Amino acid sequence: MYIMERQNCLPILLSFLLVFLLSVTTSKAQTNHTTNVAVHPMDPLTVQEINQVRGILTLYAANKSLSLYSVVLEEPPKSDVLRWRQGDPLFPRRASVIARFDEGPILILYVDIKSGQVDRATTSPLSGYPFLSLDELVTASSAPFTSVAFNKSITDRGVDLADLICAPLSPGMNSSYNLFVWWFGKKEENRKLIKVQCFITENTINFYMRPIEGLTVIVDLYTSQVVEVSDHGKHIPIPNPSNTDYRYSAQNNSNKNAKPINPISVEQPNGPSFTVKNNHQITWANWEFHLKPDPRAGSIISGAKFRDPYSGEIRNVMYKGMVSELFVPYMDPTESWYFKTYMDAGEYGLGLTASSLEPYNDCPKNARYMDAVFVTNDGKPFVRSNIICVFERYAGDIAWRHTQTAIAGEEIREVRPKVTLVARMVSTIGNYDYIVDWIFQTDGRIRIEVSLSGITIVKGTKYKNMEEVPKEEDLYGTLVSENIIGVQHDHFVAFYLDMDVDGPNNSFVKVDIRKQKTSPGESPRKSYLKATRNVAKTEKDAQIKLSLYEPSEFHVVNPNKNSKVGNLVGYKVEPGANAASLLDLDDPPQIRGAFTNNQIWVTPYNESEIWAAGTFAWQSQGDDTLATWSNRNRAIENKDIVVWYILGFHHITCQEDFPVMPTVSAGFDLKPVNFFDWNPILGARPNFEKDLPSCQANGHT
Ligand SMILES: *[C@@H]1O[C@H](CO)[C@@H](O)[C@H](O)[C@H]1NC(C)=O
Ligand SMILES: *[C@@H]1O[C@H](CO)[C@@H](O)[C@H](O)[C@H]1NC(C)=O
Ligand SMILES: *[C@@H]1O[C@H](CO)[C@@H](O)[C@H](O)[C@H]1NC(C)=O
Ligand SMILES: *[C@@H]1O[C@H](CO)[C@@H](O)[C@H](O)[C@H]1NC(C)=O
Ligand SMILES: *[C@@H]1O[C@H](CO)[C@@H](O)[C@H](O)[C@H]1NC(C)=O
Ligand SMILES: *[C@@H]1O[C@H](CO)[C@@H](O)[C@H](O)[C@H]1NC(C)=O
Ligand SMILES: *[C@@H]1O[C@H](CO)[C@@H](O)[C@H](O)[C@H]1NC(C)=O
Ligand SMILES: [Cu+2]
Repeated sequence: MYIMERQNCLPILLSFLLVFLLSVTTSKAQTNHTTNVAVHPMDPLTVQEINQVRGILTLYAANKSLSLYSVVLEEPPKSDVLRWRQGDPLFPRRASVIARFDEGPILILYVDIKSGQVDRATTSPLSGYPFLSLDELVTASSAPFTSVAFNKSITDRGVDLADLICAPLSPGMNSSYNLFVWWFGKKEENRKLIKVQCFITENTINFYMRPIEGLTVIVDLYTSQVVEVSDHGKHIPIPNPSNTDYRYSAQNNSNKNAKPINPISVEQPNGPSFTVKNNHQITWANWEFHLKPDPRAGSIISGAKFRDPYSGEIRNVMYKGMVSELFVPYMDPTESWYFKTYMDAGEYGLGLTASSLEPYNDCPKNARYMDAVFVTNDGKPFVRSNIICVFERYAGDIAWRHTQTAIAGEEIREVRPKVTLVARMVSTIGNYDYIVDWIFQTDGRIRIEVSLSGITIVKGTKYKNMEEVPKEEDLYGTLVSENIIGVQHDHFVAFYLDMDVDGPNNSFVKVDIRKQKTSPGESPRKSYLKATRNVAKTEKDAQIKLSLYEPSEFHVVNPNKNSKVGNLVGYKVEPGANAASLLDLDDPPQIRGAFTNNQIWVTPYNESEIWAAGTFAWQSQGDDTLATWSNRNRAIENKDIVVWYILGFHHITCQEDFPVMPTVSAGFDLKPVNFFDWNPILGARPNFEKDLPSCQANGHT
């Protein structure tokens, strides 16, 4: 894409979204999208439906110019979807649209595709704007160059304007809250703004490592005007490009001591054991669920059900699971950095920024792929192919085992291999790559894993070595190479988990694990652990901060259903490694990202409460977050409830993150607790050598 732009001799704005246009033409789609029709209530809008919506809205707009930020399926009411059975006719298909006509306000519209009726939702009380559109990106790309001051700042540094590549940065916090920031307050009112910062591409493809430090342009996206140019980095050198290239082709000498591993692959002689029906309905082992891409959330799992291996009954587990928001506050409070507090789902879109996956490397050889149909600003559908992959994973792990040697002469050794089903999407939001995996296990567990990779965003500095840095100076990061600081930051991924354990009415139970002291003389032991079940009555009872010394388990149970021996059937949310936000509660980024005030929340199901940072995250003020909803303290016992899990990472950068970082992963699990009457994979089959392909070296099989 860069080459294309260079031919016009135009300076370039790094595009998070331009990748759209490319992939429309370059990759092979999995489905014939011209003819594809929806058959399931959760199926995303098809090419035909999007074209119909565009037709309807063009009429509705009555000669006004149409700018569409989002066109997605308006899912039918949950009660309808739950009633629906395979083969039933579809409910009327409706599109939910975020649009702007001419210079008007942002509107939320609902379009009935068959009847052509358009309904309008009231949006007035909400702060913020929808995510960046491609048109706005183009505006942001050209606007800085209308500024004499901007051009001068670049040329003063000895940089050729043609070597520039600029990043469209959401303005983040509304800093009129913050007295420290004196220059950005009144100016942001009633206008959608963007901040633009630039890098140079000279002698590297990894331009992120060559920042033009301290130069920020604020652009009004509606009027295309430059609001302000500020330059606080005139004396900061631009880092040199050596060793910044991460391409395989560029690694000729530097890796000469590395011992390569031989090629490796998992073979499935009888093909995969999962099926994909009608593009989106997946069945595998005892699982069935619907999987689809979404421009904002990335991928959406819905209707996840498990066939009980003993009763044969199809049992509901989760109505819907997805990433709701991804918040990345940087930890440098200085002028050119303080505002970097991105909401990657609400400001850029995890699906919109997801790329076509790279076979054999993003996903293994035995993967199947799924496409997305998204929409351009003028309402035209386009296909992003291979945006999700689904594959069975055998990583040599053990599902369960036991060795029994107590009986003389009779050793029993029973082992079952662990095979899982992975649904993966990879979003690249500018510099960073996020791999989100939904991993289904045969034992009923769903593991959700997020891996971070890509380029750590860096800050230019005059320092080349730590020896030069005065002791008292805070770098807000680590010197990762000469003149480059990897700035500290957090990543918080908010998961929306509409659990329906054997039906929609569930309760959230905190199983508190505490030290219990024995009474004097009761036992030789002084203490033991006691687990006490506390049912959360209202939302505030379920605002959870994780703690090692006052631990709890977090169960979602069906209070109306007992197991064989009388326990409530349930699933638990099992945290893994996690990180909490350490910012002040009244710090503007924390107000906007208030869903990170706790690690677990539970809200009553409400079809309007989906996006943890609010419907509109761009320049949001924190008036429509999970925290504001939850503080209403509504009843949640024996109700249809939604569990929110906030997965956090502190990222203290290190040299190994340069020039591209090895993946870092963390996740959590949804694990059955008393859901099955006994081990659900007792009947699983072991591996036998005769069933496995025998491939030999040198191509002989
Ligand atoms: C999709 O189907 C239409 C109508 O049957 C056909 O004309 C077109 O060639 C098909 N496209 C592809 C890529 O197979
Ligand atoms: C739209 O523009 C056309 C051509 O200029 C005009 O004939 C028509 O009346 C306009 N429609 C509306 C609803 O303004
Ligand atoms: C800034 O530089 C660009 C690229 O050379 C040029 O097209 C533009 O006209 C310049 N802007 C101003 C205000 O001089
Ligand atoms: C910024 O915050 C102030 C104070 O809450 C508010 O009055 C103003 O409208 C906000 N501006 C924007 C653009 O959200
Ligand atoms: C790789 O080889 C090319 C050409 O020989 C050379 O210009 C380049 O510096 C080398 N790169 C590294 C990383 O050694
Ligand atoms: C769930 O509980 C509500 C009352 O809170 C009741 O009206 C409804 O019928 C229950 N739904 C199911 C599926 O049991
Ligand atoms: C559903 O959510 C919306 C948005 O937060 C809120 O205005 C409404 O009061 C909620 N409804 C209930 C019943 O809580
Ligand atoms: Cu990071």
